[in-house]
Parts: sequence; structure tokens; C-alpha cells
Amino acid sequence: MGILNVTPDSFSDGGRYARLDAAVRQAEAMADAGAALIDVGGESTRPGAPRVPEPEELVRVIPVVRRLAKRLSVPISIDTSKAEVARQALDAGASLVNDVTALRGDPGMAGVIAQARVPVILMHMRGTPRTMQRSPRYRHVTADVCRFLAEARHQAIAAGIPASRVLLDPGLGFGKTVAHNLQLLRELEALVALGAPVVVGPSRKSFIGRVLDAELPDRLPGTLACVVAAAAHGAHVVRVHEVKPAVDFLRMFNAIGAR
Ligand code: PMM
Repeated sequence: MGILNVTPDSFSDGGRYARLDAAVRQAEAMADAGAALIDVGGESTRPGAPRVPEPEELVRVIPVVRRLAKRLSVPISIDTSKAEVARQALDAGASLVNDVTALRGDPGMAGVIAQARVPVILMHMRGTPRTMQRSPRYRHVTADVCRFLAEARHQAIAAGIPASRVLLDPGLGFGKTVAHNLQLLRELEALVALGAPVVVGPSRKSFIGRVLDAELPDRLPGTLACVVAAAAHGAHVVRVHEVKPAVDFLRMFNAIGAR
């Protein structure tokens, strides 16, 4: 899954793809490099990020989704927690919703997804992007994340989204210490065992910077180590900014047949 942030304030590629043409070129390059899915997001979720008003998020993402849906053969996912943004993006040609609030951010979200009959990624987060890094604590991070996601999936099913359309994501970096993120990657099988496809998004995140003492943009090697660890522990989708290196790493890993 290639990341296309159309936010002026995204933590790693802020503003660079804000213009429509640049966004489309970037998405095409990711598809050419082997992305199976392009994830379009118009609201930064970096720690401390302010909420983007709905009209502003719509202006950022809908033209991009519409243009990409016409030009790309790979499916487009919309990274949003707002039901109206999801609804309009699905109308414009998106075919999956990536909701970092696991349907808790907007009471209308589950209905939009159920009605459109599309898959959804439910992600674990502690608190909100504003508050999530304030000394996060867990009894056992993997067990707590699994419990949360099992319950979120249960609620999605109750709202009319079939289990077969639900993907789960541990939410690396969302209300977790460095140790929590590493443990979640190490113990990913516990999440895989819930039976849904698992999505993992380590790309360029600060826990990599903390382990390697690496500032942006030097977090690619650390990201690739996480990609391979996620694949080795059973992840089905990895969400990355740099698609070509990730695809090459995974192709080589699969060629070795280490799993
Ligand atoms: N991370 C970010 C945004 N959206 N969605 C999912 N499913 N999983 C993630 O880990 C995730 C996400 C934050 O990173 P970005 O600002 O670079 O997109």
C-alpha cells in the first residue's frame, strides 16, 4: 500500500504533493513501482496534529481520488475518519476505507461503509493524535490491541459490514512507546490469529528514528527492516511511502521462502 498524503502538514512529506498534478504523478509512480493499493489521506495524524475541518479535507482529497480512479488500475483507499469524506471518496472511485479511529471517530462511518459494500481497515489508537503520545500505558500491549480490534470488528459486523471485508491494523506509533511498537511487530502473529488480513504501517515513524537515531528522510533502512519483520510475522499489507524498495525487499524475502 503506497501512501499519498495530500496534506500541507504531513510529518514526512509535508506539502510536497499538495498540488493535484504532483499527487497524480506520485501515485502513478507508486503503482508503476508495484503498489497494489494507493492510500489517499488529507488529514495528518502525526502526534499533536490539529483536526482538519471537513470542507478542507474534501477539497484536498476528492479531486485527487477522482483523477486517480480514472487513471490507475490499482484500487484506491481513502484514509479518513469522517463519514462524509469517505462517502464522497467512494463516490469518486475509491474502493476501500482506511479509518484510523476504527469507526469511533464518526457515528455515520459504519453505515457509509456497509452501504457501499467496501472493505475497511480498522486501526488501533490510544486517545487522539493530539493526546496519544502522553505516556501511553498498557497491561500487555499486544493483548490489549488484539482485544480492542476484536471488539471493533464485532461492532463493524453489528453495523452491517461483513467480517470478510474487515482488515485490522495495530496502529504503530499511535499511542505507543518505542518498546510497545517493537513488541507489536514481534508478536504480530497474535493479531494475525484473529483471522482478518493484517495491515502494518511502520513507514518513517519516529520509533524507527529513536532506535536508529535517524532523522527524516533517513528512515528507509529501518522502515524496510520493519516491513520484512511484519511480513515474516504474517502481515498481509504494509503501508509505505517508498514503494519500490519495499516491493523489492518483499520479492526477495518471498524468493528466499523464509516463512
Ligand atoms: N499511519 C498514519 C496514517 N494512517 N493508517 C493505517 N491503517 N495505519 C497506519 O499505521 C497509519 C495510517 C500516519 O503516517 P503518515 O502521516 O505518514 O501517513
